[in-house]
Amino acid sequence: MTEIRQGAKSPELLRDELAIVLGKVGDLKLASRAAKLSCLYLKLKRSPLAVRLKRKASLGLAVLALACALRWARTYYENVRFDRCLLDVPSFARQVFRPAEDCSICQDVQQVEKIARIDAELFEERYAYSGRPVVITDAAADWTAMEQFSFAFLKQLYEGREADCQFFPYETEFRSLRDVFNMSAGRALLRAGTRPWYVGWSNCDETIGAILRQHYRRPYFLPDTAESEKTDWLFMGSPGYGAPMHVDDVEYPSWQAQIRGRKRWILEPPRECHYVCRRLEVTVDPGEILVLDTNKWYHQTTIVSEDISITIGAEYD
Ligand SMILES: O=C(O)CCC(=O)C(=O)O
Repeated sequence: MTEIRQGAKSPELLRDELAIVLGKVGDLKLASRAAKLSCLYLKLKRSPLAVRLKRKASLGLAVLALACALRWARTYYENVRFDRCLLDVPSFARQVFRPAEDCSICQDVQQVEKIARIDAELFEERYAYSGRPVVITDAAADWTAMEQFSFAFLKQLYEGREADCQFFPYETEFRSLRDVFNMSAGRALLRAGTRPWYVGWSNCDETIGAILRQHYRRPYFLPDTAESEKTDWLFMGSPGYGAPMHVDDVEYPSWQAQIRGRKRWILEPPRECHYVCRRLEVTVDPGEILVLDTNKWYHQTTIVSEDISITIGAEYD
């Protein structure tokens, strides 16, 4: 039988205290939870209660700590999978240290061609990985997204969901997608006298992604071997607004389908190619898809239609 020293706490009291501590640990973030549990495990090893609870409780704590560490690793993996940076390198540093571009990607490009009925082989040979921007005019016109996608449709899709992904507020006061979908109905409908707005975001909610994909198809011109990334990018907003001139730091080129409204793109070659390449301009109409390597071409957009612009796109490898 275990001896209980004079003045020492009874096993029942210690067990109750342990339950309180475990409850507090439950409220902590995962990484600190794992650390706290390991400390508790080490302390317990030396306490009198350990004699009675050692096998059960301390083993349980070790298992809990391991489970927390595994959950943390999974969150880390998902962050990486959805391209969310854990360490944000300032954009000026990325620009300064980006390797010089080979100007062959733009030196004989005089304009952004608009083409239709291109087969995947020819697309691969001429455009897919050459850095040459192109608009495919017949790729999205028959998608149901053309009728379905609207502010109201997207609002209802995101209602009550934690869409904690990359969000670009541009010049708005919005801090998250939730703020966007909480704006007044008049502002969302771009009524006169309301503040214009333009935002962009990446979707990393798999359920929402699956619904979005019911309304569009993998663009028919992509090479058979190309994988279209699961992360959709959406941009939406008012006439006269858009994204300022910038270059991206993503992995692959992308396709961008104009679902509603018209958007003018201004493309500038990489800085080191300014003397050999020209600045390009193209307006993308509803149903058309722009294919662009946004890592190489600096780009700026402006909505030039009277109504709302909505685009959806993704990277492809
Ligand atoms: O569609 C837009 O307005 C901006 C798109 C953009 O900046 C991008 O895809 O990197």
